[in-house]
Amino acid sequence: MAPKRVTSDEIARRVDASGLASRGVARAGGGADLPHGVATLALVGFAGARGWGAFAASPEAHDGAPDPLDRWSRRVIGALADALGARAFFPFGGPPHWPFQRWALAAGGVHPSPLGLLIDDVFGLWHSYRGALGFADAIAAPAARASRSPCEDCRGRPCLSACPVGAFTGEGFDAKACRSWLSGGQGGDCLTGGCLARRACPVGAEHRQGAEQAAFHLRAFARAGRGRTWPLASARRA
Ligand code: B12
Ligand code: SF4
Ligand code: SF4
Repeated sequence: MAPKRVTSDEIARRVDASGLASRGVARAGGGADLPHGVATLALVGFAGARGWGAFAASPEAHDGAPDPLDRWSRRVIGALADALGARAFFPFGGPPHWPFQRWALAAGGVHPSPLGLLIDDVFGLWHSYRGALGFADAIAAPAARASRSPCEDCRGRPCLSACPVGAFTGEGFDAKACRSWLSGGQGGDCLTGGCLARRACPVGAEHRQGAEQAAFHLRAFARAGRGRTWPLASARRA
């Protein structure tokens, strides 16, 4: 007997039950450079408060071992992939990195912002990706809701002037300046409430991270990396 074909409803139902958020579907031929053999790619992540609670209640969040969020993502999204007959892909673990932001742009519903993060007209800058489920079959799914970039009509672009060390230069993100501030004893506001540049954005303000989540991400960011300046995609292409 032929294996049962998975439907987009079943994918959404299982993702929902895992505590994560469905973050759109990219298709081969739809402008996304999908991995070889993948015809449909369902993105999975955090959106507003959704996702963080499931992680915070997990054993990984409390076991004291390194990289708890990445280990949790591998376990939960790996199990989803097994149950649905998909391959799991993750945004971490590189380089090389899977191009999650390009996949997300191809899936639709999000737009580039001057900070380098993608913006969602509902969740603003408060969403991210924890993994993706790759299917060999073309699976029918509703198209992403059409939306316009909130940045197009944004007066004054407050996100670009809110960082105390000017880490967002318009041409790139100065990760070294940000990390020095966070680890130098002065970055308290960012470490306890989250990145001031992200918080300056008025879109989706009600979906901002809580103190625990903001502190987790920024402490992880301050600890990791080599402190280089990363070019924006637009600068990289120029
Ligand atoms: C390397 C990396 C970084 C580097 C450099 C970013 C860069 N310029 O490329 C550093 C360490 C600086 C960084 C920082 C952050 N990052 Co980062 N990062 C990545 C990672 C792992 C790879 C990016 C990449 O090279 N991809 C490969 C290319 C081929 O893929 P791409 O889709 O075409 O690449 C896009 C990005 O490079 C992007 N880009 C360009 N300039 C910038 C600048 C910034 C600050 C960001 C975030 C993205 C970005 O534009 C490209 C085209 O769309 C991605 C995950 C992933 N696998 O994509 C996360 C990712 C881009 N980061 C993300 C986030 C949230 C952050 C942070 C806000 C930290 C955090 N965890 O909360 C910070 C910013 C620090 C702060 N003060 O808040 C999210 C963005 C979600 C979104 N809404 O768009 C991603 C997708 C991870 C995720 N799990 O969701 N990041
Ligand atoms: S503050 Fe304005 S320009 Fe900056 S990310 Fe938000 S909507 Fe876009
Ligand atoms: S965390 Fe603070 S220092 Fe780093 S980019 Fe955001 S506002 Fe700037």
